[in-house]
Amino acid sequence: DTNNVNNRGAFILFEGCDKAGKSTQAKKLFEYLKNNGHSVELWKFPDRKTTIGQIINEYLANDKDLDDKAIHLLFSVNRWECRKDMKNLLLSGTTLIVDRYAYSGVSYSVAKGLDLDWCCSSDRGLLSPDIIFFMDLTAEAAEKRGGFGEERYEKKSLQEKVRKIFYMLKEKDNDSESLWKVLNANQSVEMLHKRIVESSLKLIENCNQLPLKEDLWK
Ligand code: 2DT
Ligand code: MG
Repeated sequence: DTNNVNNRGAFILFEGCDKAGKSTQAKKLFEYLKNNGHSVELWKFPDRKTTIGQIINEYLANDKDLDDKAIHLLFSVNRWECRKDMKNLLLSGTTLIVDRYAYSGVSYSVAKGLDLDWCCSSDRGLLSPDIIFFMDLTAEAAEKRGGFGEERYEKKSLQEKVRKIFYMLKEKDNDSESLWKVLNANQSVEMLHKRIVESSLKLIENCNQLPLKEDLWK
């Protein structure tokens, strides 16, 4: 169809707890798509390079203390400040692979004790992903992967709570089983990659027909 100017890119999201392999898989998918002629970019949240991202980085490195609600909102602003660029990229036909997003935002904050609805509201209306690869790993398995580092949140008890809240968010999405792909992260890197490539190619082919949604949690 030559009149189809709606050749938008796909919004592919990786979510999960620390050490689940999100960054590894996001990078492998990025390389695969790039090497196969796709227009694609790899993004990561928090984006520690912006002014707000630098404050987030200090907080995560335990160099700075912030009220739980204040840091939650900063993580959220760090997504809103990128929204226009993300939207323009997708509309111009570039596929966007994103490593963490609002689902991490809500899961970590609720795990610390904040209210679920309050946490969701600051991200409400952001761009919605077309697919979520949820890299699922128990906290025990995560700990065995070389243990957690020095950053805030890298503790087994918190990670267990975070994992439960990711599953609550999946329920909340009324998942039609096309949005969330739950992957057992305890498989070989190559097995997971193969599965992820398959689903991504199918999505990229089909998302031309789907409008870009700016309705996260609406
Ligand atoms: P990385 O280890 O992936 O850099 O993440 N986090 C992340 C939040 O608490 N809220 C958010 O909105 C996002 C995107 C998860 C650093 C930590 O930041 C947490 C782990
Ligand atoms: Mg980390």
